[in-house]
Amino acid sequence: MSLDQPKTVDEEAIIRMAERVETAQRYAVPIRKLTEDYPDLTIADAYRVQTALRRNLEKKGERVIGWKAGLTSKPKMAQMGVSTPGVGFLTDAMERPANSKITVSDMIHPRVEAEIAFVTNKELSGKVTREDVLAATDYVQPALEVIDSRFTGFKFDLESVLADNSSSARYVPGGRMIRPDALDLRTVGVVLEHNGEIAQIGAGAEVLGHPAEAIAMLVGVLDDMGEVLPAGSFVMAGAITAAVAVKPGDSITARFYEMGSITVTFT
Ligand code: OOG
Repeated sequence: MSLDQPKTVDEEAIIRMAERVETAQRYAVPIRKLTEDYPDLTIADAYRVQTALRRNLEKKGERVIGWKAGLTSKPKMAQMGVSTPGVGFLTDAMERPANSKITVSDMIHPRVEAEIAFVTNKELSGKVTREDVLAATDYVQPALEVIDSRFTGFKFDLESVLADNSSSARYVPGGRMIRPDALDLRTVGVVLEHNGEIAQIGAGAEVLGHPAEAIAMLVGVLDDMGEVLPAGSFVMAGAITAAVAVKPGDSITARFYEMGSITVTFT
């Protein structure tokens, strides 16, 4: 994806949009899609809004610990009606431990996804390949992501969702930490259970053919934004299956082949 598109809005509008998204996140109140008020918004503009949001949260003390790729599997693209992947940032404030109770009242309409996460031990920058990503990976491990679009009805277009930090809300690392060459990540199966019933089934190959491809895509988007992926980053490759909506009282368990499982409950 190239971000050398025209900027259609000035810096003031970018800051206004970032504040709108941040307020919706903070108070769990949905807003209309940004493109309803800024119909010419480009992908490049959307990432400018995401960057402004990241800077605002950093000023308030949140620490960026990694990134996520999103909309990287066909089941997710079909569920959301968007056909291009994107990226979002993750901060320490979004992390929750495995086996914890996650509060729902501070989110609008949370949904849960099962993902494979990469932890890097070398900086990745520029245009990189799947092999470069695997060579810079210390270990891989399962993760759950809780997404929460700030847009009414969980309906958006690519520009709006990228500006909304790709719906990032909470993430839960868990399961086993495994060397990336110890498993074929394409054939890692996952069973996502919702209140003890099987809700979704998938395998790593759903994610752009191989989850490491999603990380390579992400590093390319960071490069377009003038950023690198530092060593020690926690990076999620994107949902393997469609996302599952949750409400207070629900439990979710994701079971990964050879990589262990993660359970969380919602309250
Ligand atoms: C956008 C974010 C999707 C993933 O892993 O595919 C995402 C959304 O569906 O709200 O995080």
